[in-house]
Amino acid sequence: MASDPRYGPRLGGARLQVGPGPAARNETLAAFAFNPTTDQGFVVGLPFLGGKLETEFWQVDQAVSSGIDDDVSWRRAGDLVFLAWQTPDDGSTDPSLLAEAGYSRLLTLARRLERPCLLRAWNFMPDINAGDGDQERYRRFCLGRAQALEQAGIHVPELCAGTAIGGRDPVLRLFVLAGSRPGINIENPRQISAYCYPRIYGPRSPSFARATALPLPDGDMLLMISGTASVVGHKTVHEGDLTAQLEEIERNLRSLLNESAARLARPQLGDFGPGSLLRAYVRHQSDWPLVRDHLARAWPGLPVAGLEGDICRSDLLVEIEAVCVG
Ligand code: 3EB
Repeated sequence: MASDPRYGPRLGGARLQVGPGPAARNETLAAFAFNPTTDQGFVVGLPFLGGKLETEFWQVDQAVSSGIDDDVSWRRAGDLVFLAWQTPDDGSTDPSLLAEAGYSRLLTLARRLERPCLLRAWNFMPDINAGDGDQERYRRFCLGRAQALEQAGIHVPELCAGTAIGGRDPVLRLFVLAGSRPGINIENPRQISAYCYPRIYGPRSPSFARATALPLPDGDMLLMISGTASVVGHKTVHEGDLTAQLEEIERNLRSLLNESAARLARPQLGDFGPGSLLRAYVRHQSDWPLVRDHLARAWPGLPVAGLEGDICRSDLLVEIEAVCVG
């Protein structure tokens, strides 16, 4: 269905478009500036390793209003809102407390702005792998996040695609895209849903869906794919082997794309086409050339941002997230 300017967007829906540059006639709902020397936008606090995607523009065809409430900065357009909250985190506070405080503010504000449905979340925190066993900072973070979501009445069907990455910047940063209507969550047949991970990975399983699809007013679907790692079932595979982890991630992404194409009856979503974007989080900076070259062979021409970051299991070397449309 083609969009017709005479009728305007359906149900106040904004046409969300994600790209490496600002598109003419669009307004910016949010921009992630990966290379802080070149552009303005939200900072994720991870060193930029390279790639064509220096700034990721999340743009809409509707007027954007913005504000700061309860320490959360928000930007709203049509049926969508983008929310950002950050707090200093020097490692002395239990991440479960910070996550719970941050998520409850974000969720309260999303509800107050009448866009309570989670569509995409990003979490960046210092020293994600510090601490042993259930004291690992990522596991504590998962606990606090799960408690805040539960408190807000958000359960498995209402979770959304996510990313959780560690860095060295002593700041916890949370970003959420929310809307007035729910997205459509897709799970990966090769992986156990993260919210069903067994107890060995921590006191509360991670609260995210493998992908969330957002129906756009013109009939297209925006597919937002979570950080995807070398995990099969619930297990890490190919510990210490970068190339094998990349091959496994490629299989996971292709499987998720096929599943999305089938579930949504959209054959174009079966592979990354024009308009797709990738972010690669790489634990060791020296691994970036191999990651970059692998992605360039697998999906030639796609804009990629390479970021140095710690994956939330210490045995994972790389994680890839994506956005595509079809
Ligand atoms: C995994 O598959 C890798 O806790 O929000 C990926 C994406 C991962 C999101 C999160 C964690 C999160 O379990 C880790």
